Amino acid sequence: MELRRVGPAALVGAVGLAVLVDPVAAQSAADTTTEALINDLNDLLLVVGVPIAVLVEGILIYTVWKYRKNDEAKPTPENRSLEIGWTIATAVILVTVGIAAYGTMSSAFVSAESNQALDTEQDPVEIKVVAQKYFWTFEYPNETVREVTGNESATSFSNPNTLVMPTDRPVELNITSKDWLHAFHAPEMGLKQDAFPGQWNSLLTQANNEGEFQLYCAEYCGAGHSNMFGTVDVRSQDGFEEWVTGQTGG
Ligand SMILES: [Cu+2]
Repeated sequence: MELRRVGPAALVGAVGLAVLVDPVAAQSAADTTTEALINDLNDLLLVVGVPIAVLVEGILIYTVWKYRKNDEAKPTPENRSLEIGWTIATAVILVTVGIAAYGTMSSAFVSAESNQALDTEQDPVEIKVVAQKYFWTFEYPNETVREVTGNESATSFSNPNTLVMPTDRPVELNITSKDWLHAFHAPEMGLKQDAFPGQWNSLLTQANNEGEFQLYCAEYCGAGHSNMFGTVDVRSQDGFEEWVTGQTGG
């Protein structure tokens, strides 16, 4: 069969396959709003990028094969419409990718900054994340807990190494360090933020699924760094409230 006919057919097939086997789309629904936003952008970039890569490489391989026995190179004739065409196509692709990336990066769920005005319907649950060699402490400054007297009141409490948070409610993590550089990293939830001494860095997210997720320190911080694990324990809203009320204030 002539290569002239096989080439385009193979290209179309390769592009179709690349879109079908998108590994991100095959994953289960995202565990947090943050992860969903990042996955959606990743999907879009793959859908735009993979066909272009296959097309360009396909044309390159086809051309090398077709002209492999040519001895003399002939000068390329000018083709203005082709040049205008690829300039516009490139511009359209770059602007599309730029707008999509800006849309994701400007979301407070992806790039939360300290004291950023949070545009959420519910007040977020505020949790302070304190890193130190070689463990995590999670402080809950605003939740209502049961006091020793049996009364319920808003008071702060803390929990070591396990970050308990509710589903379907925004959660604001304010992250700092007591000694030196650490980093909060829960990869399955799409969350990562540096922990610096004397500075608060924020993450805003909302969990979709209950479950336990691994938390790591993602900044080499000394001999115990590889053991600086924690757990993110995502519970239903009722389960979370129950857990909070069961804590004792002080
Ligand atoms: Cu660390």
